Amino acid sequence: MSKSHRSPGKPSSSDAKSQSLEPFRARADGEALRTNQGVKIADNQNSLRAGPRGPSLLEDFIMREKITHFDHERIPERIVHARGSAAHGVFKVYESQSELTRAGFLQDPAKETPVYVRFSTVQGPRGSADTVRDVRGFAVKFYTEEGNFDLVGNNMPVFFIQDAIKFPDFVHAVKPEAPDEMPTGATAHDTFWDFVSLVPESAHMVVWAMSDRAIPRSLRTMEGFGVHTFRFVNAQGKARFIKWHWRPVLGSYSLVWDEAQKISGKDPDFHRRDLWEAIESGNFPEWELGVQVIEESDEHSFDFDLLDPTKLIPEELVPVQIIGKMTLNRNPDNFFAETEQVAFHPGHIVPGIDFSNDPLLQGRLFSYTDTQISRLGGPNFHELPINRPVCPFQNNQRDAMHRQTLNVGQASYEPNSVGGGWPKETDPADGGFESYQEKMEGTKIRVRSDSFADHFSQATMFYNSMSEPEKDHIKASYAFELGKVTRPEIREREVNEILANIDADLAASVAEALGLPKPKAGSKPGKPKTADSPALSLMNRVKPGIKTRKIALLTAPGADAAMLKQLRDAFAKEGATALVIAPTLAAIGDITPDATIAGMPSVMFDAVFVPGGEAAAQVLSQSGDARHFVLEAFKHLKALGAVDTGRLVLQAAHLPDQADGVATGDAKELARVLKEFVDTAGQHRVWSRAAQAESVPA
Ligand code: HDE
Repeated sequence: MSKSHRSPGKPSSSDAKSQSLEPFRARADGEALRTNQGVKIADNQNSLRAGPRGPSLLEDFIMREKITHFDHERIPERIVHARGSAAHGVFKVYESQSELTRAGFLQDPAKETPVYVRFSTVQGPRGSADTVRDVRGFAVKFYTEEGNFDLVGNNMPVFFIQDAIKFPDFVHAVKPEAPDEMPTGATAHDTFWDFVSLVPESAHMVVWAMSDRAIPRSLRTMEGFGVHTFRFVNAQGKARFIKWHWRPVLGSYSLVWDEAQKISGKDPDFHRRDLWEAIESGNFPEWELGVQVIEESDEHSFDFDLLDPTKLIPEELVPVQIIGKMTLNRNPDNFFAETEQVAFHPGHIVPGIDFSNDPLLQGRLFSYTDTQISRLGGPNFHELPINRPVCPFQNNQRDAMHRQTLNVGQASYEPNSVGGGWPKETDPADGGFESYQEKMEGTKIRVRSDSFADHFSQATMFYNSMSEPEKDHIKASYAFELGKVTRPEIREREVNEILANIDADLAASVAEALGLPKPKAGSKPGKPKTADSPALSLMNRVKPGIKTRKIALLTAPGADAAMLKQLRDAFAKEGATALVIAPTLAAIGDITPDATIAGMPSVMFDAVFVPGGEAAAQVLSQSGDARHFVLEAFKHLKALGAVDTGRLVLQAAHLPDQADGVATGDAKELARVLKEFVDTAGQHRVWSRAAQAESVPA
């Protein structure tokens, strides 16, 4: 191997995973261009040919090697979750969890465990847009000293189906349709709604997918869930059931639907860019890790089955205990080598963590290794730098495609004497993995437990838990999606057999939008024992402040440059990023705008402020694009602010005179306007403006 492949360059962070990747990092600085066989290349511009205008020669081993490698640069994308973005980070437990689990990484608050986290959409291909309506994957690989632990979760706590045997059916139905491969990244098509309207167990998850959770504002502010029930096992062998939760420190926020659709076109990399830029700018995204803990003796004390992945445990029944924090602090060096090649697996667990008999989880335990064998080309994917544990690992597995390890010695079997018996088993007391000794008995049978039969109560509970604006969004999403379904019988079935069992008002509203008769009462209406769970509403997930929010300072030449700077500094002090947006990039005093109105439309921002300056106000008031900028922000329920002549721009856009969440005043009132604006932006959206916003053109 050439020196460049081994050169001990500078790791960008001091964490253990960064160090462990170091031998694999290739840096080209100062190195000669060579072939893969190490030969220095003299001409990388011209292929070898018979005369300056003659045919190329097969002999050209330099071109052949280069093009052959290029021809094979792609690997199959993930069958689901193909579109993803990832980052490195660290996890620390707040205090020892030894009472609950023996897992080494959950014992010592001083210990930092490296992590790699990949977020994804489910339906679309690798190049699809980030802000489509979809479930998001939230997969975390902990590189612990006892081996890799993968927490392969989603941003919603339940799933569409109860049994793994239905997964291929579900995925075939949700993916772009077979004849024309449409639509990309969307559930708004016949086969999805055909399947879910025939499979009532999906009802709960589909309401989540129609809610604002499916259009997150950023990956950084998504909650994460392990979905299935898992187990913690402590050093004494005592087990308890647990559910995993990730809670973003900045709170959870969503886009609005019209905005999400527009961003898909204006910046399909919106979420990816946001995550990357936050980390580059030192605004490291943070999540707290929480667990709901259920004693084994309480296994049957709920009105649903803990093994049923279409159910969640309301926090009001079992509170979430916060046990640690994850911080993402380093972007990947190479998207392909890390984000594309990372292989997660819910079966990658460490001592102290164990499975439950959730039949969906059990099927996943098979699927994730199997899929890597075709996606990553064989069973040695654990040797790829991003997948390698940070602890040493030796065993008697040998050979196979793409083997990297050069195992030394004769013994590749156990027991052996020629290798001194190594590598040897470890006693559970010293950290050897031992499965939890759950008592089992039963008849071999293909049957769904009766305890999995209630499909509507938690769908009703989730709907009941939403605020009015959230309920309105859910109604609108069903109407939008079912409106795209071409077969009337599918629409009718969803409304009459699914929605009517969730909530009469929801069913009636969607029926009206689809031009269907008012549905009759459902035959199996949801009757939740817990009527609602306020913790499920995103309205209750807002955290104060505007840290990391993006604010547009909409302006033009002739602006009050001093005020512009004052505002920029004031927002920076609050931890927000304020960008100066103008019709062109021409300097305004000594300020160069960050982007043009066309280049960064209002959908890229959380809030919009128009500073003063007579000439600037003239230019903006006459610009259709500038007027559209503020109108659109108004429609998307964002905080708006305008001082002095900046107010003329809002007037020119014909915004209603009296509207919630629009802070205005003259230059002397700047401090008051600013405070009002920051408070409103901290709420993320001005929900009370929704009715007024409806009448404004999109
Ligand atoms: Fe997955 N899932 N899944 N899944 N899943 C995959 O594995 C599968 C399920 C989830 O960023 C695949 O490496 C089956 C639930 C995430 O790389 C595949 C079943 C949850 C990711 C697969 C499920 C998930 C995947 C595709 C039902 C939430 C992306 C490529 C039995 C708890 C991980 C791959 C990443 C990826 C199978 C259901 C989450 C095919 C069979 C439930 C976050 O193996």
